[in-house]
Amino acid sequence: NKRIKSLSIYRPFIYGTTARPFDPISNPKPPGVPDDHTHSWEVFVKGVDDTDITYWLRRVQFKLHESIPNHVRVIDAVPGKPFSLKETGWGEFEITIRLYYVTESNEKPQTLYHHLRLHPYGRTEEEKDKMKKGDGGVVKSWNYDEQIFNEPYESFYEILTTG
Ligand code: SLL
Repeated sequence: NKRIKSLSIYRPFIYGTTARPFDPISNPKPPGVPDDHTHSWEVFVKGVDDTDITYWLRRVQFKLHESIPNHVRVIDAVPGKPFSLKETGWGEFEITIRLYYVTESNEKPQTLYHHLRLHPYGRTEEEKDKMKKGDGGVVKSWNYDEQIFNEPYESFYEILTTG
């Protein structure tokens, strides 16, 4: 099993957060959620248009704010499903996202940082009003990225190209 010299192959993916304010109609607060929590939110790593990425990514670790119970969360691959974590809260903070590749890749884990956005900064009151009416005030902070594999092992190249 050799590395293929002078070859790079990349796979696109999306990571980020989607947040939604609690609202009696559009997003009611589930029982047991603390009074001071204002939003439900989700952090994820997934394929573009929800294409499968589990043939190259086997695990994602999300490190949340230390004040949150169990703040280090591990999500293992479910084929065809995004790596996703749902939470509720009141504040914004930086999430550390650690990517673990399939073992055939022989790649070390890599770290990404993402700021959880709950509020639509930089919008006019009119725009914010429109957002609330339109889709319940959802705030998406999504990033497109490309995972580059340099000089992949032959067996991994096989997986990537037939994946
Ligand atoms: C700060 N950026 O400067 C803030 C921290 C922490 C947010 C925000 C709690 C959720 C939970 C929550 O939303 N924390 O306790 O489950 O301090």
